[in-house]
Amino acid sequence: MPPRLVSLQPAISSSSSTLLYKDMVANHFMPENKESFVHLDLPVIDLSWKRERARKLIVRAFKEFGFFKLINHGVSKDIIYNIEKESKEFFSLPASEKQKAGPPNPIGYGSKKIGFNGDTGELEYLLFHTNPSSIYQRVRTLNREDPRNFCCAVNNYVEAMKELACEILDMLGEGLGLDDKRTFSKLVRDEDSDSLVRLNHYPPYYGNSEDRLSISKNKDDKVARVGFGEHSDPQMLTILRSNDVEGLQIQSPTNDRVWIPVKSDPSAFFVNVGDALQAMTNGRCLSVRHRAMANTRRSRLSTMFFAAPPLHACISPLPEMVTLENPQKYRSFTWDEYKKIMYSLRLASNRLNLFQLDYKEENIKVIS
Ligand SMILES: O=C(O)CCC(=O)C(=O)O
Repeated sequence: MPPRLVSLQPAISSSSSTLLYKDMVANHFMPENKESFVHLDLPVIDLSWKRERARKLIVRAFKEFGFFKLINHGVSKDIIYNIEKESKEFFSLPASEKQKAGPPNPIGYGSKKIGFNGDTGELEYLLFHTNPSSIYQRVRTLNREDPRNFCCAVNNYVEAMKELACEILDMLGEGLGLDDKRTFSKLVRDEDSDSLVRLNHYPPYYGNSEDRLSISKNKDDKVARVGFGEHSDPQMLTILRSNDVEGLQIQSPTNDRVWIPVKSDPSAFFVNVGDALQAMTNGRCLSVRHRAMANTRRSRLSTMFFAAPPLHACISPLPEMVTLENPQKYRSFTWDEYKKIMYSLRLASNRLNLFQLDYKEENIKVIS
């Protein structure tokens, strides 16, 4: 893989101009025909490598792409099989049954509507807080005869993902040379951690004449149907797995009009940096923007574990990450504060820019 430099997004806004920024994002639509695609071999990390090699390449992948594919991860096939089985069964229920686990607040079952500000997508999803009692309460609302299998599958998956996320974060801490290598993972292991798990289902799409007229086509003349729109994840780290149906795309770190399709691989996990980790590493790790397309003839199922700190945690660039060459980029905020702002904005907004210290109003980027 050739070396690449990450260009951070320009400074956009401060909290005082949230409204201005929000309105601009709300009115922004990216014309599909201005996009292009590049097929790249994205970074792969093999957990069976020597630790020193793995941690060095994790740091590099997070710096250059904010993303990598993880193989030989050691997560049991049963754990993966069970969550996918339960997910498939849940999404096959009649709509009236699924709706018992909704509407999303944001936890719970949702269909097409994403968040509270008018974003929509061609998917349905079930979002859980990872606390076992919260999982139990949600599964029980489905009024299934026996909620145990579903609860057990979700809890086991959460435990496996938490371990994996913490392992990756510890290697990152080592690779970055932090005084306390566990700084990141401690937040995720905290009993008040706000980590989430989401099951997504993108129904198959065969197209119809109305859609063919109204949906724009990309350069390859394939219908561009957005399942889950462009965004960055607000948390620290996301671990994603999907069945063998394509759909995930990440945005090029150097050109926001260029998308990189990610080849599906159900035996692997895909790991991406979220906003909180970008802030804590003072921009050394890139919170990659990504989206999921939903134009395949087969159902796509994906599962995301979002590793997050507790609500009261203070997110701030770590002292080791702040140097003369890389001065502090973000102000401190609590995870609770960040979430509140996030829920007040559209999915595609660059919320972390609101916390940049070198805010300049003229840097606000208008995308028409
Ligand atoms: O389903 C996918 O592949 C991506 C979904 C996603 O980005 C999300 O749920 O935040």
